[in-house]
Amino acid sequence: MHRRGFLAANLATVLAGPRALAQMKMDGTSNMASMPGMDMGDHAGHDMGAMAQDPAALPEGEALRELPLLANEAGRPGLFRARLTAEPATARFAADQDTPILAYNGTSPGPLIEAYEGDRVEITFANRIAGEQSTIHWHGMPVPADQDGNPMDPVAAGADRVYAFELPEGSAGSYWYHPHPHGRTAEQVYRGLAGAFVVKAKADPIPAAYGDTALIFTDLRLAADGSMPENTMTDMMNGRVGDHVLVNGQKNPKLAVAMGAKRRVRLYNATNARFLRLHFANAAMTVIGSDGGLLEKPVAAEEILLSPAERLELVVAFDRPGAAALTTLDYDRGWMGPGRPADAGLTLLTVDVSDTAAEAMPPLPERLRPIVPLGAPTVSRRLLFTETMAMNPTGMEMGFLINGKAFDMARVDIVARAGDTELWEIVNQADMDHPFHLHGTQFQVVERERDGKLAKPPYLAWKDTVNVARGETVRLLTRQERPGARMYHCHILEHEQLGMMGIVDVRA
Ligand SMILES: [Cu+2]
Repeated sequence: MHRRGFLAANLATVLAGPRALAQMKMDGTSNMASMPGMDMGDHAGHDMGAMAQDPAALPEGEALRELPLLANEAGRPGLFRARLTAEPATARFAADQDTPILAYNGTSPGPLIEAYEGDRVEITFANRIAGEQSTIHWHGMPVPADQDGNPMDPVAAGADRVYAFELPEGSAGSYWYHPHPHGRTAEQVYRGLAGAFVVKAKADPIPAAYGDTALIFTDLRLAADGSMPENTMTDMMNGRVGDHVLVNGQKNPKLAVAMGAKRRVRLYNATNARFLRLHFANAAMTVIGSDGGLLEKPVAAEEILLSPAERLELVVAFDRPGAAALTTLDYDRGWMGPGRPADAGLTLLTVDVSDTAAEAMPPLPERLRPIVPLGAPTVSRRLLFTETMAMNPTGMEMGFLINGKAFDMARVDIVARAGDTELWEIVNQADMDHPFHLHGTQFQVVERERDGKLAKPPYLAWKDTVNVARGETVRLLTRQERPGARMYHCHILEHEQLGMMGIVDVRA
């Protein structure tokens, strides 16, 4: 039998027993994925014992809430100054239960940050999470390495620090922010710490009449008492998938629009590990932007795949009256053991399109902005993603590795030079998809290879996260402009935490 198959089969046997619920909490300080003392006790679990039960019902159909805007406290143009406090808070997801969460400024998702190209940003971060380090990582944004919230720059519990950076011209895009502390990222994010950061263009080609709505997807699991259960063994292996995909913290909220309306929406996958293959029934989707801002021209799409941490900017046209639902389609991203979540047929958002026609909307321009291809690389690198797994007398050892190694904060894996264009080949020889994320810059995917067949991406785009499906190789061009240490990792946050991360040191 194939070695991988053997191990996976063993694991399935271990996990499938009715009383064999693997409940465990990772030691945040351990680098390697060793899990001694796997607890096989009688815990309530999401994956196995509780599989037959329905998750707690959540109210649906409430009006979509606007994300609270982070107020700019700077009294002059060109400067965005504010404060973000990470602290425990309470949310009401189920009708009659309080859920302890972590929140930025009391809300989850965190407040929406809106700044403009050319602005200077100064955000004071206050870590009020008892006993835990945290950081703020500005996901996808072109910020200096020492301002990027790397695990090497933790903010201690109770401490404050200022993150300061400039937003260069041409950097308009749909970014986000979330913690990145060593060994605690997955938990701090699923407990509620994530928010959208929209950098607006001074001259925006998208008609203002379309509005601009950020939709942040998160993934909630509630225990019977309303609390969020800790990660299980299955969560650590597959990444945590919850019971409810929420939009801006709500389950299947409602949005009312007039017939003929066009809406600009920014989709954020802020889940730890949920792959969202999305379809808009009764409405027409056009992709206008990716992680790092607008495409060259609009591209019509019947469906889209948004892997963890990816973003897409869409224009959605509502030309038929009635309900237009944003729903999920099936996507098999590889799953270890039992409990593969039912991903298809979820309704994430329902848009009520009225019979009365909207005022005529201006058309979407045919050209959005130029994207210059990065050109011929001077350096090539290969990053091999693998999973290892073994039972031993003390428990199970799992490894999520890049080039055979688990993350070590004290180790530089790659030395690169600022300004060099590099070809990175991300080879996924594992049994799960792994969304690859690189800090500090945006990259351009040039091709995908699977079973010897090459495929070009459907459009040129700036991206900071790209899904690398199991058995697939993705080649991308990247250029770091600023010196310093940058992380690259799988954005299934449990995999990142179990070692699937490295450091590229960019030198001037
Ligand atoms: Cu992964």
